[in-house]
Amino acid sequence: MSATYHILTQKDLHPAGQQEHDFSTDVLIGLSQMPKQLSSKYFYDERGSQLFQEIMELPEYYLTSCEFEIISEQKEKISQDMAGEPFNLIEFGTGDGRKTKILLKNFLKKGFEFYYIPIDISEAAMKTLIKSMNKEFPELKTEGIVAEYFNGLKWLKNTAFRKNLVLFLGSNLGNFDKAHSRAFLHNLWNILNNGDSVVIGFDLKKDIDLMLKAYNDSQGVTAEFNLNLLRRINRELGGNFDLEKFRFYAGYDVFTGAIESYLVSLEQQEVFIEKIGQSFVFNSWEPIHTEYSYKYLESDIEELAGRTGFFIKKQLYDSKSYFVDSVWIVNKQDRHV
Ligand code: AVI
Repeated sequence: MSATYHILTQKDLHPAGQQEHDFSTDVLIGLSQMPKQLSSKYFYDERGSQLFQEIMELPEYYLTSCEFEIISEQKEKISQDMAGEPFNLIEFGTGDGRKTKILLKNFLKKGFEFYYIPIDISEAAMKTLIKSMNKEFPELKTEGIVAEYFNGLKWLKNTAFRKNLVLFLGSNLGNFDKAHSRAFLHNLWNILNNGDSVVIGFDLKKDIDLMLKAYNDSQGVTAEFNLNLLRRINRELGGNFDLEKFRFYAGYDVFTGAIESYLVSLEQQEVFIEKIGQSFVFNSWEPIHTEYSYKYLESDIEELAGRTGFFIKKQLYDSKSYFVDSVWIVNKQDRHV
């Protein structure tokens, strides 16, 4: 059995005792703001990770099937450049790893020597992944990290002495706003070596109704996925949110190019959160912003790569051109960003 994982703690990242925000601090800050907000990074407790699995199976959520098609049919285009020296296969936001397993199988078949380093915020998802890796690929050297993406990056600084292939699939980058996606990619560029590759999944801008349907699914799984965040606050922070008094709403902002998700208070109400020791007042129809899911044009992708020190090597599309896995190369020779 060669797959293991470890949970990144504050001590791993801040030995000097400098602390980052935890769940209760983020909830306090988010619910004290106008407009109120909660970060989608907290969606992924055990139930949230399960619900996300269900979302990926929904007929309306085209993102997963499109990317699955890309990886299945164009895996050679990703494998091509990895022959030769040993490398790290680093993956941000692995989930159940269904798409990654196609690549892993192909790499192993080709006899590549590599270490697989999945990084995921959900311990539940990581546990399941490690178990299935041990079962399906017992020969694979896997070291999972349970961490938020930015913290995962800090930790990766120690491993960048090898050649690296970084996967950021599933439109995960789309959950960052513009400033955070640039900062993340720039930090990634900083720790990688010249010539390393990154594969990023982007959901392309398309018919607005089609994009909206992927989030307003007919079975209400996405609504449940968002409401589960209130349930998590109730359980972990001693909140008394009544889930019946909130509804999910997702709309597309044509200016920013993002599906924006909200939980809207259906009446004037006060919610007490024990661990924070404070009540929060909600007006009727007051929204809590929960998630950005950015959609991209080709030109947005080109601009993002250029600004963060990468050049685009290949664009791998599905047959409907709804989604693209964009293969980027770290360019440190003639760029100073
Ligand atoms: C993980 N992420 C890319 C998903 C998305 O599409 O933004 C999360 C999600 N939210 C609602 N449905 C799926």
